[in-house]
Parts: sequence; structure tokens; C-alpha cells
Amino acid sequence: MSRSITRTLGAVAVAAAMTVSLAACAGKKAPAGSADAGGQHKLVFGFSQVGAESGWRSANTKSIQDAAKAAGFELKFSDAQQKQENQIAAIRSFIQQKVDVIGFSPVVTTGWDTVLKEAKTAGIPVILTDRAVDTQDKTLYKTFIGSDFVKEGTSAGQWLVDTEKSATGPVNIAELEGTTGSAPAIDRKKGFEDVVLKDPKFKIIADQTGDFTRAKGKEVMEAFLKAHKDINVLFAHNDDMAVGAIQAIEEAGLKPGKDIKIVSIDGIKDAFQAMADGKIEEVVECNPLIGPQIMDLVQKIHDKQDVPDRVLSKEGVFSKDQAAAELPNRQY
Ligand code: GYE
Repeated sequence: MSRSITRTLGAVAVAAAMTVSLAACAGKKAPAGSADAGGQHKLVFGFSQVGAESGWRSANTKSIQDAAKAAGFELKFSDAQQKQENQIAAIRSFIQQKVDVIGFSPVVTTGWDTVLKEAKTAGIPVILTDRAVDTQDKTLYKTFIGSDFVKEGTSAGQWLVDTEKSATGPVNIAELEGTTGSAPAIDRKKGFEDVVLKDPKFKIIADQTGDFTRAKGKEVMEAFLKAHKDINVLFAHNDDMAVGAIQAIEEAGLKPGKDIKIVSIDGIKDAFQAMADGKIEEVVECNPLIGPQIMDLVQKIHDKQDVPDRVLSKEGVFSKDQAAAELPNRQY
């Protein structure tokens, strides 16, 4: 790589956390990317990932990296460590490098219009993956592929309503929320509460973010348990927080699954193991393995073909009695 390119990049405020590959950066005028063996220009896909906060996220990253490779694209991958400013810096760097298509999974829903307008002005199409943005201007991105998070919350809530059908109440719920301001945290909460709070016997007595991580899930659950002696149910917005909470519950001398019933979302292997062990009752699946679908959309967008505004990923809901049989099939 030439020095001038190194300097050009150095001028851009690339956050320290970024892991964008510098080796394949473009020159000043030429489009980004390298030629393949046949001398053809490889499609260059710049992708800004949220971080590495959960098992779901690691599986999503691997799916994207594997699928980009299989599609023959050059992937410029950047990890934002759950910080919006890192994602904005990454997107600006992709624009500067003149990538063909930009993809990102927005850590929070708001605050994207300025940088998305910059991409649009530069003529670089953007695809949203996994999480949505909150904007009035739908022309700022080509499509959004990901799960229906409201539906996931509703499924978790419906499980609780069914399970506690004969309970007279109160049924006291603790809620471990995902990252504040993120689409899955907002939507899962809404879906769950829409169903559950129709019946006044259900009461959410503790509610705080655990930022989608195991460590925070444990820490917040410890605080919940200190403040409340009467928690019957835990709704965790993802499995990693549920797994962290299980540790806190056990360390407090209580039995997860008996003293406190747990429902969570994602479907990682560790949650299936906890279900098989009787510690989690129900897991709503959220599919991270969307790399191939993303690459398909990237290719179509690059070829100026029409793509749907919204592409949904497929997912299921699993109970404790299915856990042992399903465990060997889990891919993440
Ligand atoms: O549920 C959680 C991750 O956006 C669907 O982010 C994703 C969520 C997932 O950290 O584990």
C-alpha cells in the first residue's frame, strides 16, 4: 500500500476501535477494491457492525464475513464497540474510500440522517441490517433486512400469559432491557408489554438496561434481587443477559426456572443448554445467520435491480421440552 493512501486515510477520523482493512484501500480517484484473478473489479462492501456484545452478534459477524467471501466480495469490516460515533466514523471512511455498497447495523435508531445524506450525495447505496433507523426520509437507504422485534416481544409475552393462565396474581416481572435506544430494546419491550399489561395481575416491578451483555445482565439482576424479594418472572431482551442473570439468581441462593421463571430472546446454544437444564422456560428465536441474504441484496442493489423495502428473517419459538432435541441443531 502506498504512503499517500496511508496519509489520506490518516486524515479521516477513523476511530481507534475500527478494524477496517487498510491493505485493500483504494487510491484517490479509482473505486475501492482489488481486481480478482480474471482482472475483474470485485464488489467492495463496507460494513459497520454494532460490536461483539453477544453470542448473537458473534454469529451474525461470522455469517456476514463467510457470506461476503462466498459471494466473492471484498469486505471492509468495522466493529463499532456499541458506539454510534464509531459507526458514523466508519461510514464516513467507507464514503472516503468509495466502496460500492455500505451496510450497517445501527446501534441506536436516531441520529443517522446527516451521515446517510453524505452517502447518498456520494452516490453510495446503503443497506440496513438487523436494526432499523428512525428517519422520515426513506430514500436514505435501499432496504432493511432483519427480524420483527415487536413480534418477538409479543411471542415472549404470549408465552407468559399462557403459562400463568390459572395464576390469580400478582405475577411480578423483572425486565432486563437491551441497549437503550436500540430498535430491539424498544420493539421487544413494546411487543411484550402490549400483550402482558392487558391483564392487571402482571406487574413489571423492575426494569433496567443490561446493554445486551452477560456481565451487565448479571450485575443488573443482582441489583434487582437486592431491591425486590418477590420477583416471579424475568423477561430478558436477549439470551446473554438471561445467562448472566441466571448466575446472579443462583449466587443469591435461588433456583432459576423454579423460584424465577425466565423467558428470553435470540436462541444461542448457551440458552438452549440452560433450557435443557431447566433454568430457562422459553426462548424466542432471532436469526443472526442473515449473511447470505444480505449479500444477495448487496449484489442486486449494486446491479441497480429492485429490492423490497423490508426483508424479514425467519425464526421460531422454543420451549423447555424441545431444548435437548434441538440443542445439536443449533448453529450459533
Ligand atoms: O438480540 C442481541 C444483540 O440486534 C437482534 O443485538 C440484535 C440484538 C440481539 O446484541 O443479542
